[in-house]
Amino acid sequence: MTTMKLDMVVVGAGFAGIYQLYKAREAGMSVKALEMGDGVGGTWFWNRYPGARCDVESLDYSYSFSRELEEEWEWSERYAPQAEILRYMNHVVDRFGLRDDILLNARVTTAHYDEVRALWDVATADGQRFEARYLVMATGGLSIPQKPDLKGLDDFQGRWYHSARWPSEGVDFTGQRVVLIGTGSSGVQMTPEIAAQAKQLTVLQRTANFSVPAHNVPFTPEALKAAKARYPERRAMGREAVTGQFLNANTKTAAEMTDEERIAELEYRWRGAGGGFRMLRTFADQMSNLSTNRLVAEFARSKIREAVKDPRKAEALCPKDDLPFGTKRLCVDSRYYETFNLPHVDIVDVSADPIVEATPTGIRTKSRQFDCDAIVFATGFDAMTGALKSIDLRGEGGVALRDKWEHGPTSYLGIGIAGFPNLFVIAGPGSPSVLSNMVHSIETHVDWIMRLIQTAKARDAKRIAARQDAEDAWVQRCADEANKTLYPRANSWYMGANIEGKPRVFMAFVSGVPLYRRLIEEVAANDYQGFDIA
Ligand code: NA7
Repeated sequence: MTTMKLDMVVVGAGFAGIYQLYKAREAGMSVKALEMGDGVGGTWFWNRYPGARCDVESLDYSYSFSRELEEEWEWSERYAPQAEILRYMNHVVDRFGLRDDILLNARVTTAHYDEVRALWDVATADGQRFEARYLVMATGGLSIPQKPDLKGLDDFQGRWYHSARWPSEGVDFTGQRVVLIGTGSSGVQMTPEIAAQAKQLTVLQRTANFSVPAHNVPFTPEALKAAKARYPERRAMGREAVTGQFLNANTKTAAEMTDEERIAELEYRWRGAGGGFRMLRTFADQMSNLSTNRLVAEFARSKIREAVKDPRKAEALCPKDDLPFGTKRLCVDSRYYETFNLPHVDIVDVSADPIVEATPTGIRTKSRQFDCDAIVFATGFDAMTGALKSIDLRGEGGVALRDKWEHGPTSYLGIGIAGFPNLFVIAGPGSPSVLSNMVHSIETHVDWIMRLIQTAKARDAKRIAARQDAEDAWVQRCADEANKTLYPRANSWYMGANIEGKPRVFMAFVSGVPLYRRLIEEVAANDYQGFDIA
């Protein structure tokens, strides 16, 4: 097979890959996006489980680069369901004429840097080969599902499913006994939907996490029109917000408020005027001051006890005191806790009684057997590094990224990796992306990378390389920022703690989108300090 010669290869055709492709094309580059799925959409292509929807408001979780696109697309609900987001992404691909440059079913297996020619050699599982100056990894932070390595699963006589590999034709659980494993965002979204069909639903929970009400509502035409009229203002406020979406953050610490004011603030956010992620911004110091965080955690627990009538179930669902509020990814739900009031839905704490194996008739924990017709894994992902490490990526001196990252991911600005010139990561480890409105962060990254590439082009440079000292300093900066917060206290996927044997490193830049943008803009203004461009 011949090798296709390009300016850029983009790996992935989710939100990041689509926008990178658009920008590279706009700059006149020859470019292909290689996508392992048989459709575009990334996360929104794979995660089709019942109840899947975005928990960032769709008006924010959407591209901002085209005012026309913003105007013409009609979101049906405050939080769009998966199928609608996928339609939106397909619309973007067609509207901007990108489809011809996306190759589907093209899983990248190897990418090797050729030092002499300063090019990347890229190959796919089906034997296609590409040669490109630039390689952009738009592989997503949550792309490689984690199915617990369960003994006996092959002998299970029912059917089993993973949230991130859901059958496209859907699953009908009517009349079935279902065991659901996992209570992160996917499990929390699926629970009410499966409960509505199943004869019996048993949720096996290893760690109770916090979940807050979404207050999802359909948009009326008037509400949507009014929101769109203020779109530029909304985007501008999002850019200046810690998470890249406007959450009406309280600028006061808990200590600066009276007891009545604190309660009023908590209630205001819980009840919807501020629902969803706005609970993360109830007090200015809630992610850094444990006693302030406890106010929010205790309030959330009181709401769980209010919602769940059976005290045994309520206690099981209440997160323990050693998990600060928001340090595991906060879940945003629609009637999750209320679902446990149904007599056929139960929650089982398996923290002290771990799942041991699948049996022909169900799941066995250390001390109990749960017979069922279907097992649903909502057990998450090999987050942040999984997709990048699944590719045989080799930089200068043939060094493999897997080896370089043996003790945890390192990067410069979350964008470049020392020893891997001309390779850029979008929304990767070391960036604030996973703690932010992902689409906003993706646009920030792609725009910045494109400016860097244009700078290199203007100088006729062939190689853009992050320097090791710059990477070391950035890794240290990320660790220092994380250590000022409560985030490292949780066994979260942000820490790599959900995968056995994975190094425990806080994998994101924790101090927010505006500070991050200021830092990367300073780097750009200082002639891309920390990058060698030659
Ligand atoms: P998450 O958030 O990683 O949740 C996975 C859940 O599965 C979590 O409750 C885990 O418990 C649980 N889990 C994982 N392995 C096991 C085993 N072996 N036994 C019992 N329970 C297990 O993934 P999601 O798909 O829900 O959400 C991913 C992201 O998508 C989310 O954060 C948003 O960004 C959107 P644990 O807490 O590790 O004890």
